[in-house]
Amino acid sequence: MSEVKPERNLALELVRVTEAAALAAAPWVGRGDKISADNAAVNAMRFILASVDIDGTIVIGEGEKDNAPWLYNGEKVGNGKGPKVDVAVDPIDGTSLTANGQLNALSVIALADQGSLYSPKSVFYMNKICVGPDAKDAVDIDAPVAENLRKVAIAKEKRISDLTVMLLNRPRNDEMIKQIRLAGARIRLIQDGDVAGAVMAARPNTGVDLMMGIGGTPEGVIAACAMLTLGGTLQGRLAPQLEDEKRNAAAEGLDLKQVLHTHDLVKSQNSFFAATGITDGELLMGVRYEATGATTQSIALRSRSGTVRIVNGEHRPEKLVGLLNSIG
Ligand code: VTB
Repeated sequence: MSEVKPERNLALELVRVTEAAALAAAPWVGRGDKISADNAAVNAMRFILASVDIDGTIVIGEGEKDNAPWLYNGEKVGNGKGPKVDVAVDPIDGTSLTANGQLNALSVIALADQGSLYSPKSVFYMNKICVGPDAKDAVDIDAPVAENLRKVAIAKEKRISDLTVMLLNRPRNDEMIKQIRLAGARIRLIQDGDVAGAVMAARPNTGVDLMMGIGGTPEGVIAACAMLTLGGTLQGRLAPQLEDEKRNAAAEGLDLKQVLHTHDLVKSQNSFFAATGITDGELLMGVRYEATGATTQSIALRSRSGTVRIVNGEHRPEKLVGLLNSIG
């Protein structure tokens, strides 16, 4: 009998990484200082990531855009002992949500085999459409909004008027918002955080049927990693909004017409994804403090097995102090 060796589930180790980032960011919730919140999350993420058994390279990081000192694109992460992987991080998806104490800020990380994650280069914005497994064959980013909604409604055995579409509340999405309203579907506008939005669209019982509109390209790649496990789909197309983005896209030879399917954003069957709530949200509870310490809630996804785990953590006060001291 041939022996099938169980493979490691790196997502469970990644939960420790996003938990640490969320715990470090949590003291900044509502304090109006998104830079300090982000710095704390970045430092904590980097600190714990150093102990994970991977030979990782950040391909989606804090980016040149923010002039980030750590977790920048190209940085080597992990202890170098495990598999070679591409790493995508967003220590806080929703820094403004965190600073304002609003719903759905989370810390997130995704891994996939080396060379498999799409590099958005300098194009920061992407048009996206994302749905769960029940409607994955119903969407086409090239189709008119009304047609996508009609097909998703059929796939989900609902009326169009029963659908809720989540979008970032930005002027760049106004035309799409108009089209969705004309088609008769309901809308949930979010201020930030479309990784959480995409995962909600692909998870059952969240009240969100689709996520659409123009958001960040890095967030699109990270969400695509989650889709591999959740069985949903995310289609995207680069949508540069800024003049220098448009110039750079041309200089970098990026194809702005190409439809990027989930398998173009993650060219691998092997991805891991973990996220921890910073503020409360529909997807995950945020960091809460009790006399006995802090609690966290995380989601861990592994594509090979399709396993979705919700992980509740209880963290003792002295451990918390230790973490916060270690990251300075
Ligand atoms: C997008 C979205 C993110 O920031 O990147 C957005 O994908 C930035 O859009 O989830 P603006 O430049 O219009 O603010 C988030 O909402 C949060 O990082």
